[in-house]
Amino acid sequence: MSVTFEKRGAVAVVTVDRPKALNAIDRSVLEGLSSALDSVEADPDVRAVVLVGGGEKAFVAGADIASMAELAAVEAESFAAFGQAILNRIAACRAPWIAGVQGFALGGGCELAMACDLVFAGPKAKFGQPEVKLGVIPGFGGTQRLVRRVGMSCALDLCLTGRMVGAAEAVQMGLASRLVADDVLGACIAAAEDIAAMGPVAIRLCKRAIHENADSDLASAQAAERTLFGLCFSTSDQKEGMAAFLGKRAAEFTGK
Ligand code: DAK
Repeated sequence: MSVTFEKRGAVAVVTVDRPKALNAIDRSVLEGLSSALDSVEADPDVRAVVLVGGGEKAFVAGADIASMAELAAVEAESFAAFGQAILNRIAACRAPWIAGVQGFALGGGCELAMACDLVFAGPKAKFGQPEVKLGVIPGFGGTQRLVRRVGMSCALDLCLTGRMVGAAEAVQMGLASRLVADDVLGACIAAAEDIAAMGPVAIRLCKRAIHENADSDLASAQAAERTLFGLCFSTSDQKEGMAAFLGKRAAEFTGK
């Protein structure tokens, strides 16, 4: 199997596992990610997802060049559409996704990491959009997600030069959220468990408020935020969270 799915309490660990090809994305990886998404979406007990690459050397070194090389135009479009749909499902997923990057996150691998809500970079992480070296452009939303994450200047730098950046530079430009020490999986799971302990409805609405309004003007985005803020007050999680604070005890959220 190219992708494995493991539940650890409220956290799901999804591993892209083709280490011999540096976890490059072929159709079997997209199908594996699709089935992992099905499992997460069907199970409300999964409150956060950690996405990593198998082996030590790579998160994901891009789309699989060997299986892409001979694609006809119409097949390439279908592959890109499948990839974009998977990445959009991750961004829209109820549970936050954390990408744990050690080694290469290149091309489609960088785009996959950017579709996640948080990106943790280990000391040997290398990010890049080297597609121009292959005579193509990023095809899984990279030209679009990257510019939204890091701004026009850094996005043009990465996409036009194809250069790789290390973990510290990736954090500095906003491509990665945190630089973590050697145990990348452990750091991701710890953060995922923290998220899983928060009010589940609040986490879901927070993610929606940010993702769905990132491209809106401020007034429309604030209107959407107000509506979602109001919605929180229809939940028992809001009552429990505030009562627990006032009662100086830990909250016990039910996700209702
Ligand atoms: N695809 C397939 N195999 C890959 C691969 C990849 N992206 N990256 C590495 N491998 C394989 C290598 O071929 C090698 O296999 P064997 O020869 O051992 O059988 C094995 O993984 C180990 O790689 P290396 O021997 O090259 O290892 P090194 O440490 O020397 O170098 C490297 C590591 C990551 C610098 C190097 O492997 C490399 O440059 N890899 C390619 C990285 C890259 O260019 N990634 C971007 C891929 S393009 C689209 C949709 C999506 C996309 C584009 C269009 N539409 C359809 C519109 C996305 C495009 C991409 O992601």
